[in-house]
Amino acid sequence: MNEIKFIKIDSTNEYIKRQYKLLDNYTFVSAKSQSNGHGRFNRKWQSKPNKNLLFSLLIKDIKNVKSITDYPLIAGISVYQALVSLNIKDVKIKWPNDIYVSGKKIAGILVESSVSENNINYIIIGIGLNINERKFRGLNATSIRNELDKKVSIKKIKEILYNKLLYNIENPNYNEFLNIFRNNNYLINKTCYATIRNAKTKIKVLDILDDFKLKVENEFGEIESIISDEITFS
Ligand code: BT5
Repeated sequence: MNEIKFIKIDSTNEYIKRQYKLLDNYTFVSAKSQSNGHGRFNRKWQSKPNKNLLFSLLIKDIKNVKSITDYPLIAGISVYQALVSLNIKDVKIKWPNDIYVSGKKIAGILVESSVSENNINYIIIGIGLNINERKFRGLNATSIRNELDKKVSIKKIKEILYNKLLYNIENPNYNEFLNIFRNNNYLINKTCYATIRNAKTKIKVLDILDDFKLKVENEFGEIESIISDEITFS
């Protein structure tokens, strides 16, 4: 693993955005704490120092993945597989980028990319995975420690997750990914509020389609398929 480790940094995603020109494909940047860890729309990612896994993986070269919009989903699948391999039960993927265990969020994924014509500057897969933190004030969250009821090695989980991510990126098995999504979809058959293309609306989630779009029924009874960039759940 080509890893750059920080004790403290503003954000591992932001570090890569500043430095990507000097970094190799698959550089892995981790931090024990972040002063400005964030999710989508600048929402804060909270993590007590030294307790959790905070990292970003830089991708500069797309080989077998079909579309850039697949990366959040592949990252979610990889976190799912890593948690299942640790024997954690009731792991669900909240499309497109959150992982829940028994109804509580255990990991968040932030994929950011910069692509110009015929050229990929960067794709950054940023992941925050709660490992040894126990109490999350004001958040509906859990951690591996809470789920397994024992302290776990962050280094070991980092290695498991890194290997899953790289394997899935290099050898994407779309049929397997779809099966995992369909069988472990946190939102399936739920009615929820979402903002789709800037309009807040009530939807029912029906399925994940073969091209990874989310199939929903909107409040007018119409069926829509949406990509991850177009939606946020509230
Ligand atoms: C995410 O955003 O869930 C993606 C978070 C990605 C964080 C990683 S850490 C390494 C890398 N560097 C960064 O700066 N970011 C990435 P979103 O779907 O927008 O959800 C954010 C929401 O999750 C917050 O508004 C809180 O409600 C909730 N949240 C914050 N910290 C949490 C935690 N530790 N566990 C569970 N939920 C949390």
